[in-house]
Amino acid sequence: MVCAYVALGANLGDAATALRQAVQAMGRLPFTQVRQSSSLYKTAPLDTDSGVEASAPGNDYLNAVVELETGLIAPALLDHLQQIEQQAGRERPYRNAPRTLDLDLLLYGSARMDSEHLTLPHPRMTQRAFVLVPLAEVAPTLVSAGQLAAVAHQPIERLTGASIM
Ligand code: A4P
Ligand code: MG
Repeated sequence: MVCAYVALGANLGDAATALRQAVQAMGRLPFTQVRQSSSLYKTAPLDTDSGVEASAPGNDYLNAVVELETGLIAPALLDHLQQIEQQAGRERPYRNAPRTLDLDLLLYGSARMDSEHLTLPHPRMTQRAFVLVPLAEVAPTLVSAGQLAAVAHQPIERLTGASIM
C-alpha cells in the first residue's frame, strides 16, 4: 500500500457538494481508503501561469487535500481520478477554465516520474497556496515553512467547521 495525496478544487456549481462527493467516490475506489482530509478552503482564482490572481477572475474556488492509502499503481489511480472528474460533469473548454471538479495527484509515496500523462510530484504544487496550505494541514512534515512563506501572498481562507469527510 502506498500513501498518496490528492488536491481537490472546484469553482462552478455547488463546489462543496462536488468536493464531498469526490471524497466519497475516492473511498469507493478499489484497494483504496481515504485516511485524512483537510478542511475546506476558500481561495481566490489563481492564474496558474503567472502565479498571480487571475485578471478576469471567475468565482472563488473551494480547495482541499486528502490523504489516500492505495494499492493502485499511480497511472491507474490517475485514471480513476479522471473518471470521478467526468462523473462530476467536468468539461475542458480551455486551460484553467472554471471547473466543477479538478483532482490532481500531488504525491504518490516517494515516486518521481515524468511521462506524457503523469508527472510526480505534481510539477506546480509548490507554487500554490491552495495546495500547500491544506497539504500542510494533513501532512505537516511534507511542507516547509519556506514553501509556505513563498505563497503567503495568495489569498486563502480556511472554512472552519466545514469538513469534507
Ligand atoms: N497530469 C500530469 N501529471 C498530473 C498529476 N500529477 N495529476 C496530466 C493530475 N494530472 C496530471 O490536467 C491536464 C493533464 O495533466 C491531464 O490530462 C493529466 O494527464 P487537467 O486536469 O485535464 O487540466 P487542468 O486542470 O486545466 O490543468 P491543471 O494543470 O490541473 O490545472 P491547474 O494547474 O491545476 O490549474 N485557483 C484556485 N484558487 N484554486 C484552484 O484549484 N486551479 C486551477 C487549475 C487554476 N486556478 C486555481 C485552481
Ligand atoms: Mg487538473
